Amino acid sequence: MLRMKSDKNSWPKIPSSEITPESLWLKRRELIALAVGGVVGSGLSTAAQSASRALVAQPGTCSGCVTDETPTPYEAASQYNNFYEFGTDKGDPAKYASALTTDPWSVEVSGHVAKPGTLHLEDLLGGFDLEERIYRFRCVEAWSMVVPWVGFPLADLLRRFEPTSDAKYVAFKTAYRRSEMRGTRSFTSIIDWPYREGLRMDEAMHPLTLMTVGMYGKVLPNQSGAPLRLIVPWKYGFKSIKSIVSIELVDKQPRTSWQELAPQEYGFYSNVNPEVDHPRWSQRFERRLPSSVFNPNRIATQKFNGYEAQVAGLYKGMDLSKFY
Ligand SMILES: Nc1nc2c(c(=O)[nH]1)N[C@H]1C(S)=C(S)[C@@H](COP(=O)(O)O)O[C@H]1N2
Ligand SMILES: [Mo]
Repeated sequence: MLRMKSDKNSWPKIPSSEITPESLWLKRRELIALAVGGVVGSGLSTAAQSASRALVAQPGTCSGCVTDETPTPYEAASQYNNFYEFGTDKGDPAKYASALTTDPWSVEVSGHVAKPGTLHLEDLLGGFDLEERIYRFRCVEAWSMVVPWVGFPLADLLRRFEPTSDAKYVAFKTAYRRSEMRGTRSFTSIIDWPYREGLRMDEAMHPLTLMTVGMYGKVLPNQSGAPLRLIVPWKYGFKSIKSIVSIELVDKQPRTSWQELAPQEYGFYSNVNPEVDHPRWSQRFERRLPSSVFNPNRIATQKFNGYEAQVAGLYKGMDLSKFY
């Protein structure tokens, strides 16, 4: 059922028996109809149009990136979240993120690119083959989940905007809407909004790095970062910035929200690494959700979250306790 699809023309890639009314695939079809009708297509920049047309996941670029572990129940993955824009309690995002308007949605791609432009998500969803991959996903707070994300390599998106040789890093920003995001209005809010994350260029271009638009065969629920969030399977959860509106290619290492908050605790790289403890806790074990007091479901954490063979080469010669 949930397997890696690498055959680029086999859409739809999930058996029709599993397509639910709210499925991404149905939505995609509606969007194509709209685009053909000229509603979505009007007023787009040429860059965005060509960008959306060629967003096709590269077949066979990612061997061994799919886990055969049992997916975490959907309920656990969608009710226990971190999305501080909607509050700091793990239950807050599921309660309050529905206030976020995710349609229409556009993402600005700027900085060191030959063709800067705005990507309209409607076009994006209509223009590429979706893949479903099961990634393990970890949070820095030491819980983990196995989630069948639906998405496409970030590299496919970036290439369409033609990064120049000055592009050394990618800086991401989340939407910042005080009227819709109650957590940003709170006096106890600790983040300097908008939420920001960053990757080194080679990390961003790695085929495992995913722009995610869905999970479990459905459009992302708002609490999970709709309509577009990042997944970097070998890094801690906080790197996976949600509800992205800006992608900027830059020449200097960008500051990230968690680094700004506590630089001695959260580094730029944030690779899952059982050998390097967080200053306040060991990172050798994780709680695999669902987990409870009686059944903590504690398992050993793997280096690079089990993707060492695919990504260790990116960090050759680097002291990972220094570049944490
Ligand atoms: N915009 C935004 N993105 C965010 C966060 C946030 O507060 N705001 N929290 C991060 C953290 S700390 C974690 S652990 C993951 C949680 O993702 P999940 O809710 O899908 O498990 O989202 C990350 N992305
Ligand atoms: Mo986190």
